[in-house]
Amino acid sequence: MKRALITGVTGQDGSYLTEFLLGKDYEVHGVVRRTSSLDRSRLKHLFSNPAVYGRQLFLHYADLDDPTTLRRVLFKVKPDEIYHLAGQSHVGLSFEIPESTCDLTAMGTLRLLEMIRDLPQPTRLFHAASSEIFGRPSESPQTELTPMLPVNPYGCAKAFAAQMVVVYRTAFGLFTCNGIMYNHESPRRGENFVTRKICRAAAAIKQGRLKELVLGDIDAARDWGDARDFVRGMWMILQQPHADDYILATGQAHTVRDILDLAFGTVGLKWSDWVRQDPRFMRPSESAHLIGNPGKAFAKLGWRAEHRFEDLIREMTLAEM
Ligand code: GDR
Repeated sequence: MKRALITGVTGQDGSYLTEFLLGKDYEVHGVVRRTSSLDRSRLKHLFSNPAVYGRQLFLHYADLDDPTTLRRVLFKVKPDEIYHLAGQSHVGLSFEIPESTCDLTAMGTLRLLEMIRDLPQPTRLFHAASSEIFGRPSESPQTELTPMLPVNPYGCAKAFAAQMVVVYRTAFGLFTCNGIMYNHESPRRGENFVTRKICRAAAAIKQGRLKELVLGDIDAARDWGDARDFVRGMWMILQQPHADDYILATGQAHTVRDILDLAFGTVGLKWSDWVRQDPRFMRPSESAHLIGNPGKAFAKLGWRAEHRFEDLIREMTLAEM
C-alpha cells in the first residue's frame, strides 16, 4: 500500500485527490492547519465512514509557517508521495494580502523542499503550480517553456515556488514536479471563485433568494477545466520514471460571459437582467491570454481533460439548486 501526504487536503482539489487515491488503495494522510476553520465539509462523507477514517485516511495538524510541525508529520508518516496543494489561492485577494500570500505560497513551498531534502527516505513531490506564473505571456497557448511573467502577488509567489521545485530537482536530484494548472472547477469550488459565484447566484436568483449578482470583468477569458480531471493528472505526474513539469489545461478559452450564459440558461433566466459590474471586483492588473497547451501531458502521460466546460457549468448550477 502506497502512502500519500496531502497539504491542502480540505480544499476542492485535496478532497477529490483524497477520494481518487483511496480508490487506488493508498493510505492517505492529510495536513490541516490548527488555526484554519473547522470547515471540513468536502471530506465529511469520508470522516463519518469508520471503514475509511482512522484506517486508510488520517489527518495531522501542521502548518506551512510552522516548519517543526510539518517536519514532524513528514518523519512520522514517511510518505511515498507528497501532494503540495496548500496555499492562499485567490488571485484577487493576493493584492490585499501580498505578504502572507508570499509567505505561505512561496516560502511555505521552499520550507517543504528543505524538509524533503533532509528526509532519510526518498519521496516524490507534486507541487500545484499555476497558469498565473505566465501573467501576460508572450505567446498563447503557453507551453512548459513559455517564460514566466506574473502580474499579481499570487503569480509571483507561484513562480518562485515553481522555480524552486525545478532547482531542487536539478541541483539535489530530488523527485520534485510541477503541475502548471489552469483554472479547474467543480461543485466543490470555493464560493469566491467566479464559476461558483455565478452558478450559486443563478440558482439563488431563480429561487428568489438573491436580487442581483455583482461581478468584475465579465470579458475576462480563462482556460477552465474540471477539477476531477486535474487530480488524475497530479497522480499521473508522480507515476512517471522521471520527474518533470507538465501543463494541465483544456487548451480552450471561455469568457465570464460564457459562464453567465450557461448558468443562467440552465435555470431559464436572462443574465443581463440580474448582473451588474462593479470596480470593487476588478483587479488592479488582470492576467491575459492564459490558455494552456496540454500537448506534453497528453504525449507523455496520456492525460487529457475529459469533462466538457458546458457540462461542468450546468452540473455546478444544478448542484446549487
Ligand atoms: P483566477 O480565478 O483568478 O483565474 O484563479 P477566479 O475564478 O477568481 O477568476 C477568474 C476570472 O474571472 C474574473 N472575474 C471575477 N473573479 C472573481 N473571483 N469574482 C468576480 O466577481 C469576478 N468577476 C470577474 C477574474 O478577474 C478572472 O479574470 C484561479 C485560482 O484557482 C488560482 O488559485 C489558480 O492558480 C488559477 O485559477 C489558475
